[in-house]
Amino acid sequence: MDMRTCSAILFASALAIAFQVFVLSPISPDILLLPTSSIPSNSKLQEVSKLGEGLLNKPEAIAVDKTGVLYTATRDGWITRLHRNGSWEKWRHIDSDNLFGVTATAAGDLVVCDAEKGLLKVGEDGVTVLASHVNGAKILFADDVIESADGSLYFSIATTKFEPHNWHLAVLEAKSHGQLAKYDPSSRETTILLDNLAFANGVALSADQDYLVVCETWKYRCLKYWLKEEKRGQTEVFVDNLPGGPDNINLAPDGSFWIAVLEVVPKRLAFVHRSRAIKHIIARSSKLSRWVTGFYNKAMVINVASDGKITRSFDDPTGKVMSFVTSALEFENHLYLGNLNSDFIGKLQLTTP
Ligand SMILES: [Ca+2]
Repeated sequence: MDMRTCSAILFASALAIAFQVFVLSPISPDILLLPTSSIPSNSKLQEVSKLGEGLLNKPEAIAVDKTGVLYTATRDGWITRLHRNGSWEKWRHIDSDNLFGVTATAAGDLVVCDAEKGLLKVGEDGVTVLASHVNGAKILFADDVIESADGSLYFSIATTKFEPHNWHLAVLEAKSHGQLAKYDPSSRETTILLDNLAFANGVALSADQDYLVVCETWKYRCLKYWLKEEKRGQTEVFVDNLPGGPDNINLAPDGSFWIAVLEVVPKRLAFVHRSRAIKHIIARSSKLSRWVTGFYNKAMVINVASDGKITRSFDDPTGKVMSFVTSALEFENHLYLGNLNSDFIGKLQLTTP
C-alpha cells in the first residue's frame, strides 16, 4: 500500500469515527459550569443510623402519612413501609425499576412517580395510573409529586427528552427539558404549568400553600411558583447559587425546607462539562458518563428558611456512610434520608439549630 492510499484510509476512518461520535450523537450538549458557592463540611451525615438496611434497594424518596407510617419506593418496584412499631412491610409491588417521588394523600393513598408509566395512585385496592400522557406526549420521567389541600397533584417531569435509563445523557446534555405539571383529580386532566426547566426535580408546597417550590438541578436553584390568587402563575427564584444540584425538597414542620444537594460535576472533571466535543465522546458510553457525574462521591442536605436563606447543612464529604442522597424528610425531630446508592434510609437526630 502506498502512502497516498494509507492516508486516504486513515482520513476515511477518522471521518467515519467523527460521524459516529458527533453526527449520530444522542445529545446536543450545552456547556455546564460548576456551582460557585460552597458550604463548610461537618460530616454530620456520617452519624446516621441505617434504617431497613438490606431491605431497600436505593430508596430515592420518602413520605410519611397522617398516621406516622413511613413509605418509600425502591428500584425493585417495591413500595415498602415502616410501621410505628418499627416493623417493615413490603406493601405493594409495581412492575417498574424507576419509582421516584412519593407523597401520602389526605385520602390515605400513596401517589408515586413512576418514571416509566407516569403518575400512579397506590392504595389498599391496588394501583391506578392517574396520568401517563400530557398534551398527547408520554410522560417520560415523572420525578416528584405533592398533593395540595384541594386534592390537586403537582408533579415534576425531569426531562421530556430522555428516559430514566438514559439520565446520564440528560446530565451531559445539561439542557432545560423539564416541566412542572398539575393533575386535577376532578377533571382527570394534566396541564403543564412551567416549561424549559433545567431538570425539574423536587416539588414542595409552602406551609400555607401560597406557592410551590420546584428545583432545577442543572441550574443549582429552586423556583417559587405562586398559587395564591393575586400572584397565581407568577414565578420567581426561591433560592439560587446552591453548592450543587438540588434534588428532592420537603417542607419541614417549622415552614422551612429540606433540600438534598447533589454534586453534579466532580471538581476535578469540570473540564468535561466545558467541552461539547468531550461530551459527545463520553455520551457513547454509559460507564464513562457515570464516571463524570459526582453523585456517588458525597452527600449533602441543606435547610432553607421560607425567605430562601440557608440555615443549616449536613454532609458526608467523602461518601463514607452515605452518598447520592436525594431527599431529606423531617419527622418527629429526625431527618430521614433517601438516596440512590445504598440499601437503607439514613436517620439523623436533629438538634435545635
Ligand atoms: Ca428526585
